Amino acid sequence: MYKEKSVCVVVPCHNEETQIANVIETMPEYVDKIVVIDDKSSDNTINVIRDYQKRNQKVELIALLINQGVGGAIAQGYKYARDNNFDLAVVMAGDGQMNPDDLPELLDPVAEDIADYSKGNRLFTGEAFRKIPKIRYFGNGILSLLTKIASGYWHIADSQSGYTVINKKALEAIDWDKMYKRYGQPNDILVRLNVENFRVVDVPVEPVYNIGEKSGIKIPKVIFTIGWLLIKLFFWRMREKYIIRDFHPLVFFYAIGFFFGVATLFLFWRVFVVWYFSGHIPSINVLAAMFSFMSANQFTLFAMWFDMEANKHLK
Ligand SMILES: Nc1nc2c(ncn2[C@@H]2O[C@H](COP(=O)(O)OP(=O)(O)OP(=O)(O)O)[C@@H](O)[C@H]2O)c(=O)[nH]1
Ligand SMILES: [Mg+2]
Repeated sequence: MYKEKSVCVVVPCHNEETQIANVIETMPEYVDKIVVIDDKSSDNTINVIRDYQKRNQKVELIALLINQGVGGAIAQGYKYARDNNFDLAVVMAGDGQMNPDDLPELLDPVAEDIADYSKGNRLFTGEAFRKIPKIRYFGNGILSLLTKIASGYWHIADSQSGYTVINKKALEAIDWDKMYKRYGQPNDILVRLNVENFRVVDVPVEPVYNIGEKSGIKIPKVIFTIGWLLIKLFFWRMREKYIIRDFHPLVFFYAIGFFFGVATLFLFWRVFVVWYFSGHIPSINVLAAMFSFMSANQFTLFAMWFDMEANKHLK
């Protein structure tokens, strides 16, 4: 129990035979349940977990028969926490990259009902740039910006951090079978929380690297898959939040901004084609292109501003 709330820690695991022992051993005393989800590991992970299960009453094993990906494993853990009536569910990866000393700060805002969901932010510390491998740092920056636009949580950064706490209300509100099953899960959950109007906060945590973990992430590939996922999630959120469940004219601003954005590309292309074939640039064509460019910016930036205002209370 932490501040009179029961705590279930969800640990997604795939081939972590060297790492998982440390995660279980260093689990703080106040944690009531440790649900380890073995995502069809091909190494000895499952036996290591079974061994702990015999000695530690708190350890529970969910052995998946088909590999689902980190998001799919977390969804199974969340369903366990929800069905067993836990007040708070934490996610800590099985590779040991989450420092248990940071957990009280992550739990506080949710336990005290200041937020419904808290997540670690590894970028606050001055050491982030030094500790996080460079390509991950920049990839994370791009995805964090896209996630702000897609999720409506403009105050949240380090979108790829998986160190999180969620409360019972949110556990019950979200359909976990629909959550994205692979590395886009932290992004997907933010969009779902926003549609349900849950409060989300960032908490500074320590970035942990080089402790023997093996990452399964291939950055260039992941940027494109998560980028595409975020585009789809953005349109889904606009429809759910501002058209179906409620209404806000910002959808028109985004739509007009998008229209002018496409028109700008076409108009500038036309200017270059005319210039190339006739050797001169008709000023009316340039004027049209510039007008379109400015309109695209104005409408898009206003739409973002309205979205920011509409979500201001969710922190
Ligand atoms: N690679 C991989 N990991 C999985 C899978 N299912 C669950 N996991 C677990 O998900 C967690 C995160 O996986 P990592 O590949 O280390 O990714 P990460 O820690 O978010 O990112 P890095 O900063 O690259 O380490 C680990 O605890 C894995 O054991 C899966 O199908 N593949
Ligand atoms: Mg890792």
